[in-house]
Parts: sequence; structure tokens; C-alpha cells
Amino acid sequence: MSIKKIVVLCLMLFFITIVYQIRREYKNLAGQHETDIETDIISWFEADQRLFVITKSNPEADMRLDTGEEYGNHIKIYSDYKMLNGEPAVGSEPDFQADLSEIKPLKIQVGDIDGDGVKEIAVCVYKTAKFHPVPAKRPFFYRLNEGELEAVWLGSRLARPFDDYILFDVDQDAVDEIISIEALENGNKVIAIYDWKGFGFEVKTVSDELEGTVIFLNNISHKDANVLVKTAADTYQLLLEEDQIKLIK
Ligand SMILES: [Ca+2]
Ligand SMILES: [Ca+2]
Repeated sequence: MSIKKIVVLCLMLFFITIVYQIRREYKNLAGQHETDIETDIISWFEADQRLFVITKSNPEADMRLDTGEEYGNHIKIYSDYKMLNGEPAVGSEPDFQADLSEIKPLKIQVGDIDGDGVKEIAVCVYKTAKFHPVPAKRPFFYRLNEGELEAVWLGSRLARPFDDYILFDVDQDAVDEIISIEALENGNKVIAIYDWKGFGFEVKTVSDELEGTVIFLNNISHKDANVLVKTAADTYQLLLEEDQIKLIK
């Protein structure tokens, strides 16, 4: 073996050891603060050098909706975290945490829905509502106010039952819209876009019907530059042209 190869091998070993040590250090730190139970991250979103997560306090617990989606019980915000191989590793104690066990949180997103420059926290929850007494996914919005989680809008529903939604500034006015994938009674899907109107969200536009499964391919854990949607037919970039949704190959 040449000296060059040995040097390369040594460097690789050194790098692997460092990554392993950072991982272990962060895991240990998290463990020290979470009583003695490790936490599992169900959903996370990175914004403004902070990590917003939904965690499950008991990793052994099988917490799933009828849809198969996992839910958690706490939301936590960390400024001390690292990204390792595209996955977050949380460090010391969170800057903020709240117990949302009662409402089964399953997805967290962050965006500025009213354009005041301060980001709101969107949490998809699974619960019954007063005028719709069956468990369903519901879009809840919060803000942090003097260290407290304050409700902005606890929506009982969107226009139709939804599979998923993201926050994205699709019309580039520095305000994030809700973009959702919703189910029609015939089983087909539509993509709907909503604007915040100060008291709730209002439908801005709805796409043509789409057959089969529709999912978002990005904007899941951080803001991306565009919106990619996968349908049974193909993968598309979602654009808004004269308030109409266009899916471009
Ligand atoms: Ca805001
Ligand atoms: Ca916008």
C-alpha cells in the first residue's frame, strides 16, 4: 500500500471517529436533560437557526393514527442543535417546550402567515372539534409570546379533508400561504392555496382534480426555493400564474 493510500485511510478513520463522537456527545446531552428517557423526533423544521420539533417522550410507545402516520406529544424549540447526515441531533435543554399530548401533534412547520416578519408555528394535530366530533387532522397555528405558546388560529378544518399541507410564499409577496392536498368525495385530490385574512384562512385558488396519490416532495423540514409535487402521473413544480395553479413538468 502506498503512503498516499495510508494517509487517505487515516484521514477517513479520523473523520469517522469525530462524527461518531459528536453524535454520542449530543445524544448524551439530550439524555441528561430528558429525565432518563430518550426522545424520538417525529417531525422537525429548521428556520432562523432554530430547530422546531415534535417529539415522542417514550420511544417504545406505538403512537400512530389510523392513517399509519406517527404522532408525538411535545413540541420543543432548540437553538442548540446540529445537522448530522441531514438529520437533526439536539444538544442541551430546549429553549422552549410544551406538552400537546391531548391534541396528538404530528407535523410542525414554521412560516410567516401574516407578513409581520415574525414566524408563526403551524402544528398539524389530530383531534375532534366541537362542530365536527370525529377525530381528524386539523391545522393549528401558534406564536411564541413572552415564552408562552399563544394560539393564533386553531382551525377545525380546511375546505375539504386534507392529507397534508405546507407553508410557502407561492405569490412572492413575503407572506406564506397554506398549500394543501385535499380529498374530494370521488377519491381524487385537489391542491388548494389559502391566504391569511386576519381571522382565518380564505381559499385563494384550487387546482384541477388529480387522480391517485399526491404528495409534497420538498418544504417538509425547511423552506425550499420552489414547491415540488409528486402525483401518480409525474413530478411537477407548482407555480401560481394569474391566481391559477400550474403544475409544470
Ligand atoms: Ca407573522
Ligand atoms: Ca404569499
